[in-house]
Amino acid sequence: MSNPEYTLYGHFESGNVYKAALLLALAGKAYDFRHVDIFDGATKTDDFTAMNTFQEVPVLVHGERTITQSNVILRYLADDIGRFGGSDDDERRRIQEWMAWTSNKFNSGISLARFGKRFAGFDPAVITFFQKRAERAFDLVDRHLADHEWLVGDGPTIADISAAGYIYLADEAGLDTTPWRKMLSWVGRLSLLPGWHHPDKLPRQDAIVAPTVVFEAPDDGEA
Ligand SMILES: N[C@@H](CCC(=O)N[C@@H](CS)C(=O)NCC(=O)O)C(=O)O
Repeated sequence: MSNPEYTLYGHFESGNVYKAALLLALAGKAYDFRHVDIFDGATKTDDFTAMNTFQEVPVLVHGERTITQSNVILRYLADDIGRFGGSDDDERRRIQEWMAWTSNKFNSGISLARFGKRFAGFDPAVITFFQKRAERAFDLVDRHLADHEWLVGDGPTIADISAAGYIYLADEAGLDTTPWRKMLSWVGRLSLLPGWHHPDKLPRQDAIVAPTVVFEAPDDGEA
Protein backbone atom coordinates (compact mmCIF):
# COMPACT_ATOMS: atom_id res chain seq x y z
CA MET A 1 0.00 0.00 0.00
CA SER A 2 3.02 2.32 0.14
CA ASN A 3 3.18 3.23 -3.55
CA PRO A 4 -0.29 3.22 -5.08
CA GLU A 5 -0.57 3.56 -8.85
CA TYR A 6 -3.31 6.19 -8.79
CA THR A 7 -3.14 9.74 -7.47
CA LEU A 8 -6.39 11.60 -6.86
CA TYR A 9 -6.38 15.38 -6.45
CA GLY A 10 -9.43 16.61 -4.63
CA HIS A 11 -11.14 18.13 -1.66
CA PHE A 12 -12.95 16.28 1.14
CA GLU A 13 -16.17 18.26 0.61
CA SER A 14 -16.43 17.65 -3.11
CA GLY A 15 -19.18 15.34 -4.35
CA ASN A 16 -17.44 15.02 -7.71
CA VAL A 17 -14.26 13.88 -5.99
CA TYR A 18 -16.34 11.47 -3.91
CA LYS A 19 -17.56 9.74 -7.07
CA ALA A 20 -13.99 8.88 -8.09
CA ALA A 21 -13.01 7.97 -4.52
CA LEU A 22 -16.08 5.73 -4.26
CA LEU A 23 -15.17 3.76 -7.37
CA LEU A 24 -11.62 3.28 -6.10
CA ALA A 25 -12.97 2.13 -2.73
CA LEU A 26 -15.50 -0.28 -4.29
CA ALA A 27 -12.75 -1.72 -6.46
CA GLY A 28 -10.45 -2.02 -3.43
CA LYS A 29 -7.77 0.18 -5.00
CA ALA A 30 -5.43 2.27 -2.89
CA TYR A 31 -4.55 5.74 -4.06
CA ASP A 32 -2.46 8.68 -3.06
CA PHE A 33 -4.81 11.54 -2.15
CA ARG A 34 -3.62 15.14 -2.66
CA HIS A 35 -5.69 17.78 -0.97
CA VAL A 36 -6.44 20.86 -3.11
CA ASP A 37 -7.91 23.79 -1.20
CA ILE A 38 -10.74 24.70 -3.56
CA PHE A 39 -12.01 27.36 -1.14
CA ASP A 40 -8.72 29.22 -1.21
CA GLY A 41 -8.09 29.52 -4.93
CA ALA A 42 -5.79 26.51 -5.21
CA THR A 43 -7.44 25.34 -8.45
CA LYS A 44 -6.62 28.69 -10.07
CA THR A 45 -2.84 28.65 -9.66
CA ASP A 46 -0.57 28.37 -12.69
CA ASP A 47 0.71 24.99 -11.54
CA PHE A 48 -2.77 23.56 -11.10
CA THR A 49 -4.01 25.09 -14.38
CA ALA A 50 -1.08 23.48 -16.18
CA MET A 51 -2.33 20.14 -14.86
CA ASN A 52 -6.05 20.79 -15.42
CA THR A 53 -7.11 23.47 -17.82
CA PHE A 54 -10.65 23.36 -16.33
CA GLN A 55 -9.32 24.51 -12.92
CA GLU A 56 -11.42 22.01 -10.95
CA VAL A 57 -11.13 18.85 -8.94
CA PRO A 58 -11.17 15.88 -9.26
CA VAL A 59 -8.02 15.14 -11.22
CA LEU A 60 -6.66 11.62 -11.55
CA VAL A 61 -3.02 10.96 -12.38
CA HIS A 62 -2.10 7.48 -13.52
CA GLY A 63 1.43 7.01 -14.82
CA GLU A 64 1.93 9.53 -17.62
CA ARG A 65 -1.79 10.23 -17.91
CA THR A 66 -3.73 13.08 -16.32
CA ILE A 67 -7.50 12.68 -16.48
CA THR A 68 -10.06 15.33 -15.50
CA GLN A 69 -13.88 15.54 -15.18
CA SER A 70 -15.41 13.09 -12.73
CA ASN A 71 -17.36 11.05 -15.26
CA VAL A 72 -14.36 10.74 -17.58
CA ILE A 73 -12.31 9.64 -14.57
CA LEU A 74 -14.98 7.04 -13.74
CA ARG A 75 -14.87 5.70 -17.30
CA TYR A 76 -11.07 5.62 -17.27
CA LEU A 77 -10.92 3.79 -13.94
CA ALA A 78 -13.64 1.30 -14.91
CA ASP A 79 -11.73 0.43 -18.08
CA ASP A 80 -8.38 0.29 -16.33
CA ILE A 81 -9.63 -1.80 -13.42
CA GLY A 82 -11.98 -3.91 -15.54
CA ARG A 83 -15.04 -3.46 -13.31
CA PHE A 84 -18.21 -1.36 -13.27
CA GLY A 85 -17.83 -0.34 -16.94
CA GLY A 86 -20.69 -2.33 -18.50
CA SER A 87 -20.62 -5.74 -20.13
CA ASP A 88 -20.92 -4.80 -23.83
CA ASP A 89 -20.99 -1.81 -26.20
CA ASP A 90 -24.70 -1.26 -25.71
CA GLU A 91 -24.33 -1.06 -21.92
CA ARG A 92 -21.36 1.25 -22.32
CA ARG A 93 -23.50 3.62 -24.39
CA ARG A 94 -26.38 3.46 -21.90
CA ILE A 95 -23.92 4.24 -19.11
CA GLN A 96 -22.60 7.28 -21.00
CA GLU A 97 -26.18 8.46 -21.49
CA TRP A 98 -26.90 8.27 -17.76
CA MET A 99 -23.66 9.96 -16.82
CA ALA A 100 -24.27 12.80 -19.28
CA TRP A 101 -27.79 13.28 -17.92
CA THR A 102 -26.85 13.19 -14.25
CA SER A 103 -23.90 15.47 -14.87
CA ASN A 104 -26.37 18.05 -16.13
CA LYS A 105 -29.39 17.51 -13.88
CA PHE A 106 -27.65 16.62 -10.61
CA ASN A 107 -24.83 19.15 -10.85
CA SER A 108 -27.36 21.89 -11.52
CA GLY A 109 -29.75 20.46 -8.93
CA ILE A 110 -28.45 18.77 -5.78
CA SER A 111 -24.92 20.03 -6.20
CA LEU A 112 -25.79 23.72 -6.57
CA ALA A 113 -28.50 23.57 -3.89
CA ARG A 114 -25.90 22.09 -1.51
CA PHE A 115 -23.26 24.61 -2.53
CA GLY A 116 -25.66 27.50 -2.07
CA LYS A 117 -26.94 26.25 1.27
CA ARG A 118 -23.74 24.98 2.88
CA PHE A 119 -21.00 27.15 1.46
CA ALA A 120 -22.17 30.20 -0.48
CA GLY A 121 -25.28 31.45 1.33
CA PHE A 122 -27.44 31.77 -1.79
CA ASP A 123 -30.78 33.54 -1.58
CA PRO A 124 -33.39 30.97 -0.38
CA ALA A 125 -35.39 31.42 -3.60
CA VAL A 126 -32.34 30.41 -5.61
CA ILE A 127 -31.79 27.35 -3.41
CA THR A 128 -35.45 26.41 -3.89
CA PHE A 129 -35.00 26.66 -7.66
CA PHE A 130 -32.13 24.14 -7.56
CA GLN A 131 -33.98 21.89 -5.10
CA LYS A 132 -36.99 21.72 -7.44
CA ARG A 133 -34.70 20.81 -10.29
CA ALA A 134 -33.21 18.02 -8.15
CA GLU A 135 -36.68 16.75 -7.23
CA ARG A 136 -37.70 16.52 -10.88
CA ALA A 137 -34.54 14.49 -11.51
CA PHE A 138 -35.46 12.23 -8.57
CA ASP A 139 -38.88 11.64 -10.18
CA LEU A 140 -37.21 10.41 -13.33
CA VAL A 141 -34.68 8.19 -11.54
CA ASP A 142 -37.41 6.73 -9.33
CA ARG A 143 -39.57 5.94 -12.35
CA HIS A 144 -36.69 4.21 -14.12
CA LEU A 145 -35.88 2.16 -11.03
CA ALA A 146 -39.48 0.92 -10.72
CA ASP A 147 -38.48 -1.94 -13.01
CA HIS A 148 -34.67 -1.87 -12.84
CA GLU A 149 -32.39 -2.78 -9.95
CA TRP A 150 -29.53 -0.74 -11.37
CA LEU A 151 -29.52 2.13 -13.84
CA VAL A 152 -27.94 -0.02 -16.57
CA GLY A 153 -27.75 -3.80 -16.85
CA ASP A 154 -27.89 -6.37 -14.09
CA GLY A 155 -25.27 -5.03 -11.72
CA PRO A 156 -23.74 -1.80 -10.43
CA THR A 157 -21.85 0.33 -12.92
CA ILE A 158 -20.24 3.74 -13.03
CA ALA A 159 -23.68 5.10 -14.02
CA ASP A 160 -24.89 4.20 -10.51
CA ILE A 161 -21.75 5.48 -8.82
CA SER A 162 -21.94 8.76 -10.69
CA ALA A 163 -25.64 9.35 -10.05
CA ALA A 164 -25.76 8.12 -6.46
CA GLY A 165 -22.66 10.07 -5.44
CA TYR A 166 -24.61 13.30 -4.97
CA ILE A 167 -27.74 11.62 -3.61
CA TYR A 168 -25.78 10.67 -0.49
CA LEU A 169 -25.31 14.43 -0.03
CA ALA A 170 -28.95 15.37 -0.65
CA ASP A 171 -29.65 16.20 3.00
CA GLU A 172 -26.88 18.82 2.88
CA ALA A 173 -28.80 20.35 -0.03
CA GLY A 174 -31.89 20.59 2.18
CA LEU A 175 -33.57 17.75 0.29
CA ASP A 176 -35.63 15.02 1.92
CA THR A 177 -35.37 11.96 -0.33
CA THR A 178 -37.85 9.75 1.55
CA PRO A 179 -40.71 10.15 -1.00
CA TRP A 180 -38.59 8.52 -3.70
CA ARG A 181 -38.76 4.91 -2.43
CA LYS A 182 -37.24 3.13 -5.45
CA MET A 183 -34.39 5.59 -5.55
CA LEU A 184 -33.75 5.12 -1.84
CA SER A 185 -33.69 1.32 -2.19
CA TRP A 186 -31.21 1.64 -5.04
CA VAL A 187 -28.77 3.92 -3.17
CA GLY A 188 -29.19 1.51 -0.25
CA ARG A 189 -28.24 -1.42 -2.50
CA LEU A 190 -25.16 0.44 -3.66
CA SER A 191 -24.17 1.23 -0.08
CA LEU A 192 -24.20 -2.49 0.79
CA LEU A 193 -21.39 -3.25 -1.67
CA PRO A 194 -18.04 -4.14 -0.07
CA GLY A 195 -15.81 -1.09 0.21
CA TRP A 196 -18.64 1.47 0.21
CA HIS A 197 -18.30 4.47 2.49
CA HIS A 198 -20.41 7.58 2.92
CA PRO A 199 -18.97 10.89 1.60
CA ASP A 200 -18.27 11.81 5.23
CA LYS A 201 -15.60 9.10 5.15
CA LEU A 202 -14.30 9.35 1.60
CA PRO A 203 -11.75 10.16 0.34
CA ARG A 204 -10.35 9.88 3.86
CA GLN A 205 -11.05 6.17 4.13
CA ASP A 206 -8.77 3.91 2.07
CA ALA A 207 -6.72 6.88 0.93
CA ILE A 208 -3.14 7.67 1.66
CA VAL A 209 -3.52 11.28 2.63
CA ALA A 210 -0.67 13.53 1.65
CA PRO A 211 0.61 15.45 4.67
CA THR A 212 0.64 18.84 3.01
CA VAL A 213 -1.47 20.85 0.62
CA VAL A 214 0.11 20.35 -2.76
CA PHE A 215 -1.06 23.48 -4.51
CA GLU A 216 -0.83 26.54 -2.32
CA ALA A 217 -3.11 29.44 -3.15
CA PRO A 218 -1.30 32.52 -4.42
CA ASP A 219 -0.58 35.30 -1.91
CA ASP A 220 -2.98 38.25 -1.92
CA GLY A 221 -2.28 40.50 -4.84
CA GLU A 222 -0.65 37.82 -6.98
CA ALA A 223 -3.81 36.13 -8.20
N1 LIG B 1 -17.78 18.85 -14.33
C1 LIG B 1 -16.82 18.70 -13.27
C2 LIG B 1 -17.23 19.52 -12.08
C3 LIG B 1 -16.12 19.58 -11.06
C4 LIG B 1 -16.41 20.59 -9.98
O1 LIG B 1 -17.43 21.30 -9.98
N2 LIG B 1 -15.47 20.66 -9.04
C5 LIG B 1 -15.60 21.59 -7.94
C6 LIG B 1 -15.63 20.82 -6.63
S1 LIG B 1 -17.06 19.76 -6.58
C7 LIG B 1 -14.37 22.46 -7.93
O2 LIG B 1 -13.27 22.05 -8.22
N3 LIG B 1 -14.56 23.74 -7.53
C8 LIG B 1 -13.46 24.63 -7.35
C9 LIG B 1 -13.30 25.61 -8.43
O3 LIG B 1 -14.12 25.62 -9.38
O4 LIG B 1 -12.33 26.39 -8.33
C10 LIG B 1 -16.66 17.22 -12.90
O5 LIG B 1 -17.60 16.45 -13.08
O6 LIG B 1 -15.56 16.84 -12.44
